[in-house]
Amino acid sequence: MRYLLLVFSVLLGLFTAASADPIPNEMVHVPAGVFVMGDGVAYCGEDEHEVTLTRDFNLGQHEVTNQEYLEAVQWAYDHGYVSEIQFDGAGSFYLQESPSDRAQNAYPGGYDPSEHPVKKVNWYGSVRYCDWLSLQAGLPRAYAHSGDWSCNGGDPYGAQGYRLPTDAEWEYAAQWDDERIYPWGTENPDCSRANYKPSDYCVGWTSPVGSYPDTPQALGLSDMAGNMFEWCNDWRLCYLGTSPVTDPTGPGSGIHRVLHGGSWYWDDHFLRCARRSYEHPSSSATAGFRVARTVPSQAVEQDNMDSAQIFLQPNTPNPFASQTQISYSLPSSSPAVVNVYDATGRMIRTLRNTSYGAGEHSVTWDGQNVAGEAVPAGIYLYELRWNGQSESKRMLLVR
Ligand SMILES: [Ca+2]
Ligand SMILES: [Ca+2]
Repeated sequence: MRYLLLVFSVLLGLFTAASADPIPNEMVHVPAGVFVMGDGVAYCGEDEHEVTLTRDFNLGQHEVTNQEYLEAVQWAYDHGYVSEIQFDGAGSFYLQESPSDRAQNAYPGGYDPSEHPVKKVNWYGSVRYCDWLSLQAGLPRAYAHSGDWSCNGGDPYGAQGYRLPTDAEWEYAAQWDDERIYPWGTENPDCSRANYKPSDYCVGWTSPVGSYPDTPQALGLSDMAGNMFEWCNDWRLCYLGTSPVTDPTGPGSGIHRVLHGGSWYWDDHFLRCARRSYEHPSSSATAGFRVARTVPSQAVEQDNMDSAQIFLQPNTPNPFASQTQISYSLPSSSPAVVNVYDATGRMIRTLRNTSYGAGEHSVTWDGQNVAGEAVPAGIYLYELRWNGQSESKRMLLVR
């Protein structure tokens, strides 16, 4: 574990310094729209009412992982936003993760928490993470760190930085375009669709994020049902009424914050898109989270940065055994470089170093180094460089 921390300190030094607009979390674009919140059945989700969301937003493709949280808290410590990091157990850098008999029983072949969702993080820890992402990206942090920690003065949709999704945004993204009961549709839950607890556990612990993609005809999110409960921005109110609302923010104050999506530890009722649960914001009993961010308006985008941005897509498939495809887009025909690095930061292969023009491109990596030798299983990084900008992502090679 100590080794991992050192490795990622090195990598952060290598990659974030040159990055134009780092987005540490893979995110999915969710277009603005109108939907029926509530499904007439779900506890605290009975009240069906029309909700209009007027702004596009990006939503984390997956729940925030232990590794992502670890990297963020390390960054916050290195930059003076956190003065002390206390870890639970000598030598462990994962947040209340190890050792756990339950985890070891669920993964007898060995349990690696890095790709599992962060858990037992309270609401304040979740919004701090959002603020660290904002600060890394040079954006104003969304949350007030006093009082009730309001998001952008009570207007979360207007926040420039990263934040938790609102109650309405979360449900909208989960049920997407057809008022479906579950993120995958109307079929009853089973252990192939979500990690939850029927009569007995499906897994008995969390799964690596992305193990349960919300398919078919969904937005490309994963684990919206099950794995970990997810904090939302809103104070919780059980009965939301039946009147149409636009960009709802929930009550102005309260005792509990909204949770959505069920978990590996709870039964199928919690998997409904409209099911709304709750917890005290200081409680770290049950929840993880994913991040959201309102898509900046064109005007704000141009104010903030040169609009000529590169974009690096998550590689597919990931994890991969034989080969994986890396896609990216370029604003102009200036030459671009795509490099692959191993976990120590050593460059092992240049996949592309040429001009292919503006627009979408892709390149395949066959898991071989520059000498044509198959490299060992593990985490690798791929980096796109173009005109002084760079962007990098991780990929997992399995053999
Ligand atoms: Ca609905
Ligand atoms: Ca979840």
